[in-house]
Amino acid sequence: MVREMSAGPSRRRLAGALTALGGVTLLAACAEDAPQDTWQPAGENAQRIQDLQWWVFAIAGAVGLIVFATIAWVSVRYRDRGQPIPRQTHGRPALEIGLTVLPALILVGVAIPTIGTLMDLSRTSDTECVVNVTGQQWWWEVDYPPQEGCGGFSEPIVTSGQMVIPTGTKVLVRGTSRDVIHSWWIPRLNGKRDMVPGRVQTVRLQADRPGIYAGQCTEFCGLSHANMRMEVVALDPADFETWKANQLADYTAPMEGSLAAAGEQVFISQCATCHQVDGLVNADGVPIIAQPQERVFAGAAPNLTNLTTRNTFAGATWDLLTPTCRDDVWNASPEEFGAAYLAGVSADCLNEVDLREWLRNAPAKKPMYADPEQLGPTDGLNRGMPYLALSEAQIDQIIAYLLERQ
Ligand code: HEC
Ligand SMILES: [Cu+2]
Repeated sequence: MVREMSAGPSRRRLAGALTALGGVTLLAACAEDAPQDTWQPAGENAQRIQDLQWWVFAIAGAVGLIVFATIAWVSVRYRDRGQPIPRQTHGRPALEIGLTVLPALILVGVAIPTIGTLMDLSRTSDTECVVNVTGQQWWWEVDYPPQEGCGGFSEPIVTSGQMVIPTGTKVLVRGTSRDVIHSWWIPRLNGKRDMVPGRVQTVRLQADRPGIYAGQCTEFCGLSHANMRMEVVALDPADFETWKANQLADYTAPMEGSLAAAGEQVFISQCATCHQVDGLVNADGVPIIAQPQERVFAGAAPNLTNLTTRNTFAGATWDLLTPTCRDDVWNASPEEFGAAYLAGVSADCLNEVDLREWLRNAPAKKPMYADPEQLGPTDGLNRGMPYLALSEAQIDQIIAYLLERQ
């Protein structure tokens, strides 16, 4: 009688759990806008991972089904109906040896292609150019050292958040960190790699088609870990050359008396200690070199020379483009993508809402530090961008200035 009463609710609970599980699985499979989907490889390396994970998934799935079906069958078939305890045995050697050898064989079968793929993925001897990536709380710096690869770089380029690469090219990413361990991962292009202070880790990347490939930091790295994203932007080689030329173009000072010129002055007094703008000079014509190490814990801040040539900011967390303009770029066909990306951020397309919020009070938008009471000594250094108490007029001027920089 007691057993009868408890069977109902528990069976109902099981049915509920199964329905929920099924629902979640179905929803996950239906997610259309899934830019970080490992099951949609967009390059050679990710394709290798895909080829491997299908098999592992299939084998593990089959084993899982067999195990669950056996458990279900045993639980029903041998459930307690008050029958006498069955005769006790000391096991069956043949079954025991079989059930030890079989999983071992399956594991060896999975291990061989896995190790082969891992070794293949970590090979870097065939890469054609180098891009460095450096993590810090909570954004990625990307820099291109002078080199002959990828069409040649006569001068270094330093940018942040978005790594631009040529399509159909094996790119060697060399990564490290300036503070804690971060992890760099573009799921549609390759596996993840921890970026560790004091070490250089490598990832080989290749994107087959132009487009934006999104990722996010996958190693918990502090308060704003969730706001540390990154993107790889693939341009066909001709567009990549244009991008390079844009990055290396000479600095043009804003027209005297313009809003942007006022912005340049605000920038020099409020921002240039941390942020580099290449080519910027003071009243005496002396280049202004940022000294972020004097003010920021990680010793770095994003290079703002060409902010509006990229289209996300602050750890690729917010868009520099309005939603409509963003869609035009992100959803552009591979043929049209290059031109759409290279157009940069125009005044009409600028997402002023998020950028203004950022300039008004960056730590309010993106958590940068714990309760100051609990923070302990900081040697006067900030984690991330501090609150700068700018006036709305100064923000107008800075935005005009930043928009001219591309
Ligand atoms: C004390 C150093 C410091 C000062 C001063 C400072 N910033 Fe920053 N800023 C940072 C750091 C660090 C980041 C990266 C924060 C992040 O993304 O989490 C940043 C990020 C940004 C970004 C996003 C850039 C990108 O590529 O993602 C913009 C835009 C920006 N700052 C503008 C300004 C402007 C304009 C000023 C002057 C009014 C200014 N900052 C002053 C340290 C500073
Ligand atoms: Cu991180």
